[in-house]
Amino acid sequence: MTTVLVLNGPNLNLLGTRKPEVYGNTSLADVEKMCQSEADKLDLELVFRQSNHEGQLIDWIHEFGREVKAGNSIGAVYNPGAHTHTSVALHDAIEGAELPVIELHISNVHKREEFRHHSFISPVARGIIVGFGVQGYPMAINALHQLSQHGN
Ligand code: CA2
Repeated sequence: MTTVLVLNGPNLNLLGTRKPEVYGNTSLADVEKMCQSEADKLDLELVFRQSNHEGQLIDWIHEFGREVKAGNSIGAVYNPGAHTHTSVALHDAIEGAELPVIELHISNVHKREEFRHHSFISPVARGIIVGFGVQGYPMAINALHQLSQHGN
């Protein structure tokens, strides 16, 4: 079965435990269930991962770049967390692996602090979903699936 990777960066394991005014009350385990039900609808196998470590995330991006090239995966929905605003290494990993990525943010980063307005990931993302809460995850899986079917 073709896979879709949903990748979560640093601190997203804390989802639903603090800052409900920004990120809501849903836990990352609940987000995984939402993603599973969207993947089921699209006949995709969900691979759902989270790490607080940049190198681990880079290794997974390389792994799924190879999976896409082998025709086994449509790519990744990626919430890079704070790495969005800091990481040239993750930018380079996505570019180098040629991994199709939908960048996803739960909150609308553009109405928050100025340091959240710049993304190192956006220039290498196929598309961006920002500010729809955790509902953005199934939306992004759907968007990536559509891109994989119709291109562009
Ligand atoms: O809105 C998003 O999805 C973010 O990617 C979340 C990141 C933040 O650094 C980005 O600017 C926007 C933070 C993820 C950490 O989430 C927490 C959840 C609950 C409690 C503390 C942190």
